[in-house]
Amino acid sequence: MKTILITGATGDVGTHLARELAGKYKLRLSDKRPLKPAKGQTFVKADISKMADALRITKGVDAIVHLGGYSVEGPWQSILQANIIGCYNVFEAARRNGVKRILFPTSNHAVGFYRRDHTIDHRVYPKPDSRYGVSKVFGEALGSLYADKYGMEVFMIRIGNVNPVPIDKRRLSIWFSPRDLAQLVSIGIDRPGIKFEIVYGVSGNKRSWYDNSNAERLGYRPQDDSEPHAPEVLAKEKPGDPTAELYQGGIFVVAEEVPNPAAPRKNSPARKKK
Ligand code: 15L
Repeated sequence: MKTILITGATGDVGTHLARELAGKYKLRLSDKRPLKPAKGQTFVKADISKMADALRITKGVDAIVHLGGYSVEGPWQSILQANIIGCYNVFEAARRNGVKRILFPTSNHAVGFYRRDHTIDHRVYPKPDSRYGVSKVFGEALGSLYADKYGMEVFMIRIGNVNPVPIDKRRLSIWFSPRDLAQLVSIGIDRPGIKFEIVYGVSGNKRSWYDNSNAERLGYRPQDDSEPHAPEVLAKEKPGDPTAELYQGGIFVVAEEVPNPAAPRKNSPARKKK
């Protein structure tokens, strides 16, 4: 049985994945936050923004599913530590420890600035919708480098939204059921001959914005479709931001005030002096 490391195992996607893959692989779960592993799983606490931790957790595994990181839009410092430095550490630690296969769940937000009336496939140029999206594009580029330069086997899944059921209109197009997630991840772990692949992590949704033929070519046969949930989801939907509604990334595309950590805070002495 293969030993698989899942980083970021306490997150939503990690929790669904660990449950779905139980019994199929020996799972080594890892996160900064504590977790009580289920029977047959092990847990290692680690902060992947530290290379020593990344080296420790990647030793002796057959493949890595690198979910760890900041999972939404956030301050640059947080994204930098978790998704740029942390991601580099995991790829580099894998290389140093001789782990060939790595799955990187990237995100729909790497291409979130494509319009909803546009069907995109795995070959489109990235159009990130946020600092978070940019960090995912960084991970995709890093994976490409490690595949070409070091012969690693890299499987990129641009994940939509993992949930037991789709939660709103946008998610009807990008819903990824836990069992379809497990199927696609298993392909990424077990399919021989992977060099570098990008696929979309979505179920077989009728309303999809993606041409996911690359995943199908690799054997993916989604079992779920969000459509039966559509009447209930749409009945609850309230009108949203009109710009967000144009783009696949939704609210992530909307410009926001980025806090400047160098600026004196409201009541700081530096500001009062003026
Ligand atoms: C993501 O990439 C995030 O990790 C997740 O929290 C959701 O925001 C998801 O995208 C989404 O677009 O629904």
